[in-house]
Amino acid sequence: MYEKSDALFEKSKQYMPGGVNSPVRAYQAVNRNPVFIDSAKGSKIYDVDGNAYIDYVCSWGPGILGHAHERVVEAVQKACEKGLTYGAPTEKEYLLAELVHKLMPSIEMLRLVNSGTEAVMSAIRAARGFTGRDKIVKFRGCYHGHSDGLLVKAGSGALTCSIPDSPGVPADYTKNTLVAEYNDEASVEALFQANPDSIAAIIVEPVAANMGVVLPKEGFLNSLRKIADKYHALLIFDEVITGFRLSLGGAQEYYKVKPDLTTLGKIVGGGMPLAAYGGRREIMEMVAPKGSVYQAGTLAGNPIATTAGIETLRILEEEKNLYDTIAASAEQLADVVQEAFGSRVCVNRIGSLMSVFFQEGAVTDYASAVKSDTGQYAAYFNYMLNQGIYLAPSQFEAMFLSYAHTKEDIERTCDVILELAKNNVI
Ligand code: KE4
Repeated sequence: MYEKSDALFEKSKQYMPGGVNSPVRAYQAVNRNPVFIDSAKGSKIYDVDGNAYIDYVCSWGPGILGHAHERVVEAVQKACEKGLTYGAPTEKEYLLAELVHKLMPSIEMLRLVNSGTEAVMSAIRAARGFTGRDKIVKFRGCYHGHSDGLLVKAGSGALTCSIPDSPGVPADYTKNTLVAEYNDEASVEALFQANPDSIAAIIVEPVAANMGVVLPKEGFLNSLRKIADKYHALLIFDEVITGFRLSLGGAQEYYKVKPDLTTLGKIVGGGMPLAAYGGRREIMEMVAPKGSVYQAGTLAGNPIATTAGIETLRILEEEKNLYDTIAASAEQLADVVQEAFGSRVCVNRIGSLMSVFFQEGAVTDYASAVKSDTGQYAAYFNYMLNQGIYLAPSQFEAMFLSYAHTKEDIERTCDVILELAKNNVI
């Protein structure tokens, strides 16, 4: 069943830490070896042993159209024939920047980079350069990539591996990172009171998705906007997950709260290594070479990655029913999970983004999220994987739906969930 994956995992561990290139992929939290993927198409992924899975990870979000979308693949193949990278400006960078601005008008100017980590690191540097202040407010359990200053009470793999404060990060690098509680605006206000005139920005996942999915309570995002304005700090929306996921205009359109800066990743690159940060023109004009806040990148705005991003966003724009369709699929799944497990689980969902927390209470912040029974989640994950349903190998990640998930996929998944609960497997 998994012989080839197991063999590859053993060999990979010789040359890569934990045998993987990103910690959460090692399946440590679900107590088994990871499956190695050979290919993917539409809603399915196929491992090296020939097992097929309905994929609800979607590469942690980029796969909103499903895997290997014909139009995206064809555009990328054609682009490759013209060379992979030039290290020089191209029209495609302009076209992608123009399209992002059209879909997210708060992004008056942007810079393309290669990963969400790089986007967030650079946005924070721009915020500090613009305000002349050093401190940043983040939220416990939110994850903004692995740059030193943000590996403080971080979520995602850092939480999964129980290393939210990583060794190797000098205290000097994190002394300017202040930590508030998600959905607790008073904790943010208190930090500003205690650190007058020294906080450059608040950075927030407008919908937290790295402690599992935790929704902003009514008015929370608005309160952050007001606090930032009151203390002349900037508001940064980390929309690496929510951008083009919650709606074509992301969380800022969905919740009608306008950030000063936004970071994007995942979907904006259509599955290729491409991310972006951008926002108010006067802030972004601080960035070199226009301004003096330095940031650079050999492959930034790469012609292949921009091709994938442009094609993906164009399809998202054209498919008028896409967001309603993937939200309906997620709603059907969420309803069946709730029906199957009853009060044993808390299901948080917004649009096509959801999480199943194995605990009785509501999950509204970090403290409630970490009360979840990760052993139960591991049992759930393993049962589902063995039945050909591929979920995130961590209680503190999200489940993603794509436009490629069919009615049959959803019904099959629902059947497996109902069977799991009926047979009291976990
Ligand atoms: P990357 O550097 O991994 O491209 O993006 C970092 C990042 C920034 N901001 C948010 C809100 C994010 O969710 C991420 C990365 N997300 C995780 C999954 N929760 C990536 C998966 C992984 O680390 O392997």
